[in-house]
This record gives sequence, structure tokens and C-alpha cells, in this order.
Amino acid sequence: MSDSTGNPLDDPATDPFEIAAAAADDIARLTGVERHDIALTLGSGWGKAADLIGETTVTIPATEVTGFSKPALEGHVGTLRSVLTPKGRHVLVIGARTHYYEGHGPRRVVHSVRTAAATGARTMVLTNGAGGIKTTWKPGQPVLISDHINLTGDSPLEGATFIDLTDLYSMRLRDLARTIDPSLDEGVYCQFRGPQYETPAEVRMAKAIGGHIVGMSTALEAIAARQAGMEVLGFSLITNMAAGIQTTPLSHQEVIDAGREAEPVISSLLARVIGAL
Ligand code: 8IG
Repeated sequence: MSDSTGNPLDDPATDPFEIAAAAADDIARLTGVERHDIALTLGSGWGKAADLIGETTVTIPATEVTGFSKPALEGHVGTLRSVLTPKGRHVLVIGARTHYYEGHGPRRVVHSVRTAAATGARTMVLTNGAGGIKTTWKPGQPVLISDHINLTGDSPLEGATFIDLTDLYSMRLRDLARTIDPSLDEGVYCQFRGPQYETPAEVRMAKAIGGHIVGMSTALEAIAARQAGMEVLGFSLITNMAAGIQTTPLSHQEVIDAGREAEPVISSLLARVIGAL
């Protein structure tokens, strides 16, 4: 069942896919929507997009869904929303990301993705706020994720589970996004463990090994999405230039401000892309 944390995912004897299936049943029951078509995880700066995608039919506190529950002391938990698009597609909007740096392990980090797959979603749209390495980029600019480098040293896969990650961030979906906004640039996302931002030397390393974006999410989720057979589309909002690329210190406030300013533009971009899926 569940161990002392109250979350069944924390018991290694449980099967995370069974827990995801139970979570999907919860979502079907609470939303009245038997199957979702698309799932969207909202990262920092992307929060308003859900309102433009369609009509929110139901909002569920994540605590009511199996595996999302947390000890009460941890306070705020996000929501899951069921949104109906004008084309009649059901979008599961995940506003309840668990970050790897929270220290609960990869199962918890990717549970929302596995749950989305279990609800029927074949497309996983992952968004985040991140630091930019390319000097042509400006804070507030959205970019496509073309590939990733997982620097967490961890994996959501358990046992000898060999999953191909060629074209993980679907070329087809990136091309589709560029039909909506041809100016979209793309780059390789490096997932660091966090929660501290990088040192300038770590950013130089990321650049040297082929990275363009630094962040603290998404790569582990994308791996789990591929394992579940989903097609992945990834967007980063460049909220700040990575440490050492910008010479002034990084501040969380700067990140929040860039996100707020960019929000209307990127929300409408995302809504148009999802409308075209
Ligand atoms: I927003 O510069 C945001 N998230 N690792 N580095 C890392 N994560 C981030 C950054 C950044 N900005």
C-alpha cells in the first residue's frame, strides 16, 4: 500500500505504473472525462496558457489523485485541470510539477507524466523556465527543446529498461510549432539537479558539452514520457541568461518578472500550438 510518507510511490515494492493507472482512474472519475488526448505540464512563466487553450471543465487539487499526495506539512500542492479545446480534444493540464531537487526521487518526479499516459494522452507537452546560454537569446524568449543532456545522474527507469531516445523531442512536433511561430529557435536542455543555480564554470561545461539551456526539470519527465510511448514537445522560457553569460547575479525575482512579462505572448503561442496538434 503506502509507507510512512503516505505516498505509495515511496514504497519500492509498489509498481509505479499501477499507481499511475490508479491516478488515471481518479482523474476519469473526478473529471468525468474517460480519456485525455494531450497532456501539458506548466513550468514557471507558462501558467496562463491553460486559459487560452480552451474551456476548463474541471479543476482537481492534486492531493485528490493517487500518488500526488504529500505530507500535509509540505503545504501547497498544485492542480490538475481538464481543458476542452475548440476542436473537441481533452487536454490534461498539470500545474503540479514535482522537482527532482525536492529529494523524493524520480518516481515522484515522473508520476504526472505516467499518469497522463495512463489517461490516454499520446502527446506530452513539457514547459519550463530556464537559463539561456546562447548569447542571441533574450530573457522572456521562448525556445524549443531539441534534445537534452541529463546531468542528474539519475533515471526514472527501473531495472534493465533500455529505452531509445533518438528524436525524443519530436522533430514532427517542433516543425509543427514552427508553422505557428517560424522565429522559434531551439536548443539542447541540460537538466541540473539544483536547487542552486549553476556556477559560471558549470555553465561553461554545459556549453562545452553541447548544451544551450540550463534548468532543473523536464529531462527525467521526457524519458518517462518516451518509455510510455508518448510523443514529446518541449518548450523553455528563457527567463535569464545562465550564470556567467550574464555578469550580474541571478535573482529569483528576475526570473519571476521575466516570466510575468512574457506570459501573454508565450501563453498564446502555446495555445495555438496545442490547437494545431
Ligand atoms: I527560471 O539559470 C531558471 N531555472 N539550472 N539555471 C537552472 N535552472 C533555472 C535557471 C538557471 N533559470
